[in-house]
Amino acid sequence: MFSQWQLRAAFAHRLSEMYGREVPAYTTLVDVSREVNEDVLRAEGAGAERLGSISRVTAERHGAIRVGTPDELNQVARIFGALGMRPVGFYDLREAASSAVPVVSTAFRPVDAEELARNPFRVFTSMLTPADPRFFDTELRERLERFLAERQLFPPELLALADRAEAEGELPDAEAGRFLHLAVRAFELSTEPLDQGWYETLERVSAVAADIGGVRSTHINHLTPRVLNIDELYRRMTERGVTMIDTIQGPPRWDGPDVLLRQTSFRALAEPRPMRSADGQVTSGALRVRFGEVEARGIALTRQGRALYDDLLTRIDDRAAKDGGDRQEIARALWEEKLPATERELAASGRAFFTYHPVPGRPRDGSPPPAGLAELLDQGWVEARPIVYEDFLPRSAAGIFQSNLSDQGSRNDSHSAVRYDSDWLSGAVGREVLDPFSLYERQQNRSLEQVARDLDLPGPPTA
Ligand code: OOG
Ligand code: NI
Repeated sequence: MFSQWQLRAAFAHRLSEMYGREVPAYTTLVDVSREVNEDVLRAEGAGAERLGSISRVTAERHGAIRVGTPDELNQVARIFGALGMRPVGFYDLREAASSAVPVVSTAFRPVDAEELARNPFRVFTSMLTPADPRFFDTELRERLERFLAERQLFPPELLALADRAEAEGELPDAEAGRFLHLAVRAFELSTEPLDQGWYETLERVSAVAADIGGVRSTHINHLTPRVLNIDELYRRMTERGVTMIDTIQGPPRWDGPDVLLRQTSFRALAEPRPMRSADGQVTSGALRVRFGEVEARGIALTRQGRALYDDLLTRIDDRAAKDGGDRQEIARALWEEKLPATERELAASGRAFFTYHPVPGRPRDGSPPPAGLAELLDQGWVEARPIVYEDFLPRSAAGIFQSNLSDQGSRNDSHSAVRYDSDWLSGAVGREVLDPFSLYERQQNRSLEQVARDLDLPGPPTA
């Protein structure tokens, strides 16, 4: 029998093998990531594993896929549901990107701490928004929706096996093998000739729209290993002659605690794709659609901490626009000014999430524990362990999208946007899109309740 987490781990592994075969530069990225992680572990010892065991981090991947319709998104949710992955977070890339990125997104991932520890595989999943008149006029919208309605991304057999795995929580070996085979195949790059005229029509609006709606299939467009020192990884990849995008997205490098998520990537490489021209002839063209990305994960921020992060991003923009200068330098200076410099201060100011645990061996002198969290920490009754950020960042995601567009595309801002939000997306997915902050908060609260029970406190300690 394969339980859901075993299916998830096996799927991530097989997908990684497939992607490595098809996109060799990805294999280089995985190799260099492993080397960097081993070096960090050697240099820092147990401290290197503060945000995840080395076995988790080594196996850790996220992927990204893009679909065209609510129905397709709903099917994706069934496949990932079989792997114990739920939709978490709503991302509106239309607003976060300056070029034409007509999608809204969520991420499928495990949500329980034990499940994340077993295998944290997650997939950033975007859905095209043909109804947004800033990108698509009525005629193109109708043509696009008709094209999308006619294609089938996932074979019925795959969906039936997915439903069974979700309902029963597991699959027998033979069915698991079949499910994994079909699931990986659904995300391979198709060799079917694409309609060149149609693809180019969409490309004029947005390369993302063409990648999604210009073909009859979907594909995984990147797979991202996790690294413990992304600055070092960036340096080593460059040394190996791989051209990386010119920045690391997200927080800057600094001496304080790592928070949220830092990401960088190399540009999609041109890959041969058969194309059918208007006269029916098939020729060999080339498209740049699949790329490589790598990420370093830090501590999850509370709503308050996140508001600070978003505010700092705006200030970086303002300062860079006003005074010019290197964004990384500006960011680092602002970070040093505004962000708590230690985990302890992050916790005390309520800006980041931690789980709290009684320190074994207390009480030493028989005195009762204090009631407040700060005192419990200061007097060594309780220790805080950071909760790692398991989600994505809209600005960074937009940056990743954009770094792979050679053309801005077009968008007509005289039309007003169609509104999408988390509730709308829940309806489309057919299941509740969970709020990431609530998930972290629940985990933190549970640990505080456990502290109260273990130390015989009248109630969970508060900051
Ligand atoms: C998704 C880009 C976002 C990330 O890591 O922020 C992303 C895409 O290119 O489809 O994967
Ligand atoms: Ni990504």
